Amino acid sequence: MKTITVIDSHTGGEPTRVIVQGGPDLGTGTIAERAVVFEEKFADILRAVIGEPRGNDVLVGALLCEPDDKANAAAVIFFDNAGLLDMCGHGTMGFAVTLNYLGKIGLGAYTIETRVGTVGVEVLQPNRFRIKNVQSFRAEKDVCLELPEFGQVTGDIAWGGNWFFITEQAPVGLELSNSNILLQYTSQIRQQLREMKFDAVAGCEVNHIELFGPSHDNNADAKAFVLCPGGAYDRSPCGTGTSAKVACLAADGKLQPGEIYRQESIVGSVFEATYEVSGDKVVPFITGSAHISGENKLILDPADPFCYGIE
Ligand code: PYC
Repeated sequence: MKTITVIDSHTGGEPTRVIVQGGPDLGTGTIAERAVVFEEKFADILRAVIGEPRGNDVLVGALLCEPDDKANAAAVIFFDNAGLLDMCGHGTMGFAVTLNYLGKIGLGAYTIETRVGTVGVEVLQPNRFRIKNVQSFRAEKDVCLELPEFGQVTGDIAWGGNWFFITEQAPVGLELSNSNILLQYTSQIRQQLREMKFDAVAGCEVNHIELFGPSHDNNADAKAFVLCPGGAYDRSPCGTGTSAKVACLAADGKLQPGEIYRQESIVGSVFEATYEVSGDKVVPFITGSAHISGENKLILDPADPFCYGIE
C-alpha cells in the first residue's frame, strides 16, 4: 500500500492540503517543467489527494518540492479538482504555515518557486503571512457578456497569478445564504468566457470569476465572491483575486502605491493588500492569516475501487 503524508490548513476558511511526504518523483527542472510532469504522469495522485472520498471540491492541494534555485526556501505546485492552478494566494499562506509547522522556516522573509514565477512570503507571526505576488495587471476593461438567464454583465479581465473576470454586477447580495445563485451566475459567466478569445490572455482560460459588492464590515473596503476553476467558491478573499482587483484599482487611479485596500471574503475573512509599481504592472502584497487544521497519512490501497477518487 502506498502512503502519502499531508498537512491540512486553512487560510481565512479556505483549505490547503500540502503533500509533504510520499508524493511523486517529478525529476529535475524548473518547477513549471515539473508541474507538467505532475499533470501528465500523476493525475491519479492529484485526484487521490484532493478528490472524494478523501477530499472535496473546496480543497486546494499543494505539492512540496525541492527548489530549482537553492536560494529559495521551497518550490510548490498548486492544484484543485480541475487540475493545476497557476498560483494560489491563500495556498501560499497555507504552504507557509505548513513549512513553519514542520520547522522548515521561522519568522522572516522567504522566496518560493511557483509555476508562474517566484513569490515572496514573509512570516510576520506564526499564523500571519504577507505575500509578495507575481506582477499583476489588467488586460481588458469593460468586456460585455450576454448571459442566458441573467442578461448583460460588464467586467474587466485581469491577471493576479491566475486569470480573473471581475465585475461589480451581481443578481443578489454577496451573502453566504445566496451562494447557490451566485455559483449559477458566475458559472454562466465562465461558460460565456470560454466561447470568447482574448489576445492578452495568450490562449489561457479566464477560469476565476470575481464578483464585488459593498462590505458591511468596517474593516474592509469591499466584499468578494470568487468562483474557482473546479466549481467551488473561495472561502478566503482569494489572494490572486485580491491581486487582480488591486491591479484594476491601480489602473483606474482608485488605489495609490502603498495605500491599503482590504478585501472581505464571502465568509467574512479579510486580506489586506498594497502594491508597488513595476513598469506598466503592479506587484501586490497580500496579508492574511492561516492555521494548521490537521496532519494525515493517506492510504492508497490498490484493492480500493475509489483509491484514485470518484471520476
Ligand atoms: O487565494 O489565490 C487564491 C486562490 C485561488 C483559488 C483559490 N484560492
